[in-house]
Amino acid sequence: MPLEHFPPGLAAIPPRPPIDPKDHNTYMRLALDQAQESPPKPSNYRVGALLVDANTGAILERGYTLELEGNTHAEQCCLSKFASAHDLPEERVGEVLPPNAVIYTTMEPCNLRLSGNLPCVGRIIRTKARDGSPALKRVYIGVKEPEKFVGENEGRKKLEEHGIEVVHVPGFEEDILRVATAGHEK
Ligand code: HJL
Ligand code: ZN
Repeated sequence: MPLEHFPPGLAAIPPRPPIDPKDHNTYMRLALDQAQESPPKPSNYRVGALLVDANTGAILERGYTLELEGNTHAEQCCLSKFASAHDLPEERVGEVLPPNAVIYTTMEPCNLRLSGNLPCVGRIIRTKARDGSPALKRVYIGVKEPEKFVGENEGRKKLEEHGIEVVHVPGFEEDILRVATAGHEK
């Protein structure tokens, strides 16, 4: 329909341009925007995450540390919110993810949590498609977790052992760590 035929209010809303699924920097930048929404907390990091359909480029869900009630992590919030939107508990989110779902997170997913909660690596690994294969094929990370709370984080290694590819998106390290550690004692 030519633009002039739209009712006045509608024509003013530009269509959101799709993101090229290969444009990893844009997704990482958006994940960092999410991290900035997170309230500073001295005992963890402010992380942001995005769940993306790597076939279409569509952003399926966003999340950040402490977004959902309780002591929640960014990756956990993404999975849990997408599951809730489909009336499912987080552990069944894989049943409703598209075939090529990936996650972008500003920090390597955790493999151990000081609080004892289920680490995000475990949440990602248990996310299975209906045929039992991993529903999340790839995890894009902005930085490795610093060794401040749990020593060396084996998150990347554990994901790879379970057939999930981990890809570092370089160039955001300084900004990611500045945001992640805001509110920490120097
Ligand atoms: C990642 C997050 C987040 C962390 N890592 N990938 N996403 N907060 O949203 C990792 C850090 C843990 C501490 C404290 N942070 O969060 O190691 O209290 O936050 O369970 O081990 O554990 P709790
Ligand atoms: Zn985590």
